[in-house]
Amino acid sequence: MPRNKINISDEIEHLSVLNEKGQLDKDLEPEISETLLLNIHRTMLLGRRFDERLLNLQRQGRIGTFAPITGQEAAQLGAVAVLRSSDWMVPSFRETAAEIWRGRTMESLILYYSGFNEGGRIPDDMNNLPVCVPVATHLLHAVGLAWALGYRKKDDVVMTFFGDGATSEGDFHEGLNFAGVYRTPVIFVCQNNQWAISVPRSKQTRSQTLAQKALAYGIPGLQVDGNDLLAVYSAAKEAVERARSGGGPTLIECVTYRLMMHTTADDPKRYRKEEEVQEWVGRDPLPRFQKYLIENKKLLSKEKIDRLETEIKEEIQAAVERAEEQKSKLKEPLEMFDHVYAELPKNLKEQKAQLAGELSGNKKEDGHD
Ligand SMILES: Cc1ncc(C[n+]2csc(CCOP(=O)(O)OP(=O)(O)O)c2C)c(N)n1
Ligand SMILES: [Mg+2]
Repeated sequence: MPRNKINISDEIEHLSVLNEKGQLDKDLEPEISETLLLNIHRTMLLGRRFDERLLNLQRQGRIGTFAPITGQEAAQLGAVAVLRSSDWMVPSFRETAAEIWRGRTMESLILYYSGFNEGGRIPDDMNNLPVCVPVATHLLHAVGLAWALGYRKKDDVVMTFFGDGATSEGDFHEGLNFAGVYRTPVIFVCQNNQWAISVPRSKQTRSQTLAQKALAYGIPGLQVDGNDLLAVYSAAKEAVERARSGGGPTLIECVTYRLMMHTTADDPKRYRKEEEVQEWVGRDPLPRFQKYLIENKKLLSKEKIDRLETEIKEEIQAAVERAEEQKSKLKEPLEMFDHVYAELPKNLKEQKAQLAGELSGNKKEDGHD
């Protein structure tokens, strides 16, 4: 027959373990130690409350722009919780919870969002790459890093995070292709939060799923409920084990939702409906996971959560105070202009002068001068 079907063996699966009503599929429940479950929950709650605090600080003019993660905690933590510290985490710009899990301090994040170079410095013993704002360029860094691990005969793996919008960038396709050809140990975690600033997922691609893009590169792809901590964990575990044992890369699409604004410079009310947001509030990963820990695992109670809330509030407050104290001792963020060019181009000279003007204005307002 001249026109036969090619049998592409892989099918794209969607994995859900703890559905939005908090009902558990016992057969799919991953084995996670009690300590790990509680640590993940603590970091989820911390990530949520830290986001709220950062938003307040931004609105008070005490930090600059940042990208909130509210609603995406399970997609991040379910994945990084599988890594060991010698593995690498390659973030984009919306991974606060994952970064905290990997040891980044809250004060370093506050310094970063305040424009200080010191906030971007990764300690030498921490295998995280810095925040990457250019969409999808870090996928190539992740793949290169994973390739280098092979040269060094290490069995560490690389996990990289990016959004639905990133899948339309050439770098995404180059990264997946290279990783597939050279079987590099990379786990590509796509946080499909339905929006790329104001561009909806429906306008990003005609593909039914983002996970299926893996098929073209000959690598496994899986779609999971990204608001289901247990599903994300299971998918990540499978992918990390495969990568560590020489089986190459995996693409995981975590279907989730950005409940807050794109960044603090954006007003989502201008492009999306409140009903849509409310629908996703009903799928919130945090109360769902708490219900699991209270009812199924008997590890939490309302009282324990209240105590944790108080502890976390104090921890965040202490970090804010430490960051503000450090800021008062550091040089102006003007230093950020000093490290890329030997001779500053004209436009950056202008920006530097403008910032210097704004800073001296602020200083007078704050009465520090
Ligand atoms: C190469 C590049 N183009 C455009 C931008 C401006 N930009 C910043 S975030 C963003 C949308 C990213 O959407 P997505 O990949 O879905 O990630 P999300 O912000 O939803 O986490 C755009 C277009 C950028 N930072 N880099
Ligand atoms: Mg997005």
